[in-house]
Amino acid sequence: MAAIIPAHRARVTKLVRSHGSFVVDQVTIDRLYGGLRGMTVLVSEISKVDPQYGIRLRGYTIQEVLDLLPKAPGTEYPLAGGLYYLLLMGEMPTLEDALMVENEWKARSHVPDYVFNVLKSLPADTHPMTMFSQAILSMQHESVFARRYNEDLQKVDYWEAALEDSLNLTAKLPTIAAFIYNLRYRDGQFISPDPNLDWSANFGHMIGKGKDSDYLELCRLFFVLHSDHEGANVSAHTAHLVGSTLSDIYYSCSAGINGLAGPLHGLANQKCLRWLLSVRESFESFPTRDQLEKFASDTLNAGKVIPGYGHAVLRTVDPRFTAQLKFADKYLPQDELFKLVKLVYEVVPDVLQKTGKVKNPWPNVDAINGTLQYHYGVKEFEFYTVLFGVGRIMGITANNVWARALGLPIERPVSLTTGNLEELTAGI
Ligand code: CMX
Repeated sequence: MAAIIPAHRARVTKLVRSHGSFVVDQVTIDRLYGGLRGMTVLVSEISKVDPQYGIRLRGYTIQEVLDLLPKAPGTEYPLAGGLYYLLLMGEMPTLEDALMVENEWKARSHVPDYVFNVLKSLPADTHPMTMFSQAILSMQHESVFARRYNEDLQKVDYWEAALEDSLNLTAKLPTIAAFIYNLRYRDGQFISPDPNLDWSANFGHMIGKGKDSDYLELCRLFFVLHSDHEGANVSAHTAHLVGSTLSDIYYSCSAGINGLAGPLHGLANQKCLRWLLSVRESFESFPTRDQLEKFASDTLNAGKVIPGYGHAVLRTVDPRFTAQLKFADKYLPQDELFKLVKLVYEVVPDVLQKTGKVKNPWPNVDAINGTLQYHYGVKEFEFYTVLFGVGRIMGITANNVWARALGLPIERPVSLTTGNLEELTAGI
């Protein structure tokens, strides 16, 4: 990164000098009251959601990422270490590059005992996302950035300390997530990481599924798919905002995870699985198209949304949905719930289109996420968002390192009162 950062800084400086006053977007009153929906307000070097193609990670579509990233011998899905290299460096890694990151992670994977003690001291029914956020925050004490900032860290070197923290934190995520899962749902059993397994697969191993090679493949797929979805979604933006104050990666990621815990963001996947299960329970046998169509219409008529469908930015089938559909077609084609996912995919877009108001009637990633975990016996819905978070922190930290490399300042827009806006528009 030291070799590529100076040239990128020069690019940004030139762009701002030459076109600093170029209008990228406009702030209107409806957008101020509408959650800034669809407004371009941030820069992220890592990824961009294209409404027609879905997420591109460093310019690569999901299918390209899955095809081109290096794999461990004998496996089908990519090494997360390769993905992290791609996010940080912006170029497709070789197998050697991917293994370099995997080895860095192995060397840094030890989780201090006090983290486990913090988790064990929480009430037994604490939400897994609260546990995940607390575990990350408890390690703030380890921050290289915070320590060096209090010594003599120069602005030009911020990114280096941020990278240290990022590697240290990401290295520990599979162990922390597995510890939470085991504490909540497996009587606190502890399985040490397997040094012969990659980062993603080690999560599966540590929750007792090490012998299920198909589940390990799913782990590899899942974490890559959830790593980033451009910089302005709630978890990424929250982490970016907190990081802009020069709070370190632990504070930033814990904050981002708190945003991910909301039902309108990361928690949607569990709602989708619940909806699918409610469809299944409503019929004695597998529903017909007509029955499903009526069920979906009844959901809408009851004033509810159909979870897993629609998107604020995408205007096509989410390629992260398609990638998991392909996985399921190969590994679990006979699974009843998966067959239902496919029938819903055939029926629901038409039902949504008929409402005349849904801008994107196609499935998003959550339309299938939970079904795959459920098939492999990870049936605790509350935990799914932790898995999402493990993946997402790769994107958040990569963005943080680049934000520090580019010396991005504290984020501080201004706000107005309704009275101010009324004054501004008086007489128009
Ligand atoms: N079921 C029913 N109605 C839906 C719908 C769905 N799946 N998706 C959109 N609509 C409705 C909206 O509620 C809105 O209705 P009102 O005008 O009555 O408020 C109307 O269609 C227009 O909405 P939109 O512009 O198409 O979509 P938004 O940008 O407002 O919302 C999203 C996007 C994802 C919140 C919405 O599609 C939704 O609620 N989907 C279901 C929940 C879900 O799957 N969430 C996961 C999102 C995944 C992610 O963010 O990564």
